[in-house]
Amino acid sequence: YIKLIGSMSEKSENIIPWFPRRLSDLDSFANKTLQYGAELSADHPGFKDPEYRKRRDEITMIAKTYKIGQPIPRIDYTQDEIRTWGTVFEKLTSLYPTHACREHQYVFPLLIQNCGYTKDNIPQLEDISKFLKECTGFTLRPVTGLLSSRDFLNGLAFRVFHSTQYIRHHSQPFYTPEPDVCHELLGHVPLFADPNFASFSQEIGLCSLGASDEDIEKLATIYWFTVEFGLCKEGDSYRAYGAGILSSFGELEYCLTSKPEKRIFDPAKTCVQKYPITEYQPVYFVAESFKDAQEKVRNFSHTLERGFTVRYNPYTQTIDVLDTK
Ligand code: HBI
Ligand code: FE
Repeated sequence: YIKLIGSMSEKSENIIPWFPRRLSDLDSFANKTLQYGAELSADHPGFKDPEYRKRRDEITMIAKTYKIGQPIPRIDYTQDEIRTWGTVFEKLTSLYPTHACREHQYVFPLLIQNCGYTKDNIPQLEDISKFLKECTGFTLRPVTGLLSSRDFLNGLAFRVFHSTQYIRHHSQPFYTPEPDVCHELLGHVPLFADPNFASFSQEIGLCSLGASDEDIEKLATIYWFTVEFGLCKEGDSYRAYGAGILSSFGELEYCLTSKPEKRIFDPAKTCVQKYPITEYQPVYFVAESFKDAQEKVRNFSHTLERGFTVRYNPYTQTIDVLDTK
């Protein structure tokens, strides 16, 4: 059964490293979480709150046992959790009309209509995943916390986005040291409904399959400056499309001011740019369009050292490996 995949010679099978080739291979990432999940570090706002930690355990249990193809179990969010969501939702949505990119603004009302996005309800991953699947073929997979860059990017090759299902601690609604539902659902999800953005994201994912550790680092940096902190050009002005910005009220305001530096997105330069992770970005990269960004990443991928080519087969949802580069 496994042997059905690919058409490589014995020789190349020896030099091509393991990477997920079929959708169900992603099931093997579930228990490889790096940080957080149930174990919070001492500086996490919920570290000293046993009730919060117990709740995290309950929610992450779903991600630990989830297998591809299953519906994502629904969470009955508490009043406290919904209040935190509502606080973040109201504040951020007030800025979207003037600060978010066109694609985000187009999709947002559809999420309200189809997926229960409101101030008083935390949308369910299952409803969103079904919606995205119809828009672009993207699906969500619940995850307990941070994955390695390699595993996380590999998921994108299959149009799978690993999403947390828990929410930040109620004591600091505008701060979280890790991804949570506010970040995933308000920042990331709207863009994955856009066909060009979806292709762009998958392109980064495909580059990451079987890449060297050094190249993974470069691709993770490109991911950081695009999917997380990307700006795009709209007429004469800039707009935000990165999820890290779209889920932070402060940074969303700041990024469009003249304070931070803005440079044109160029993968060869962007991939080696240093960045802080606990402050607002001093430098942003601006994409002309998602199509243009995708083409640039594809051209850039030819400069990476991988000795084979991969192609996604949407009929079987598997990766074909071509022997030649
Ligand atoms: N893991 N669950 C999860 N969510 C992310 O957004 C995420 C991740 N691992 C790595 C990562 N993001 C990026 O910082 C890049 O390293 C790809
Ligand atoms: Fe993110």
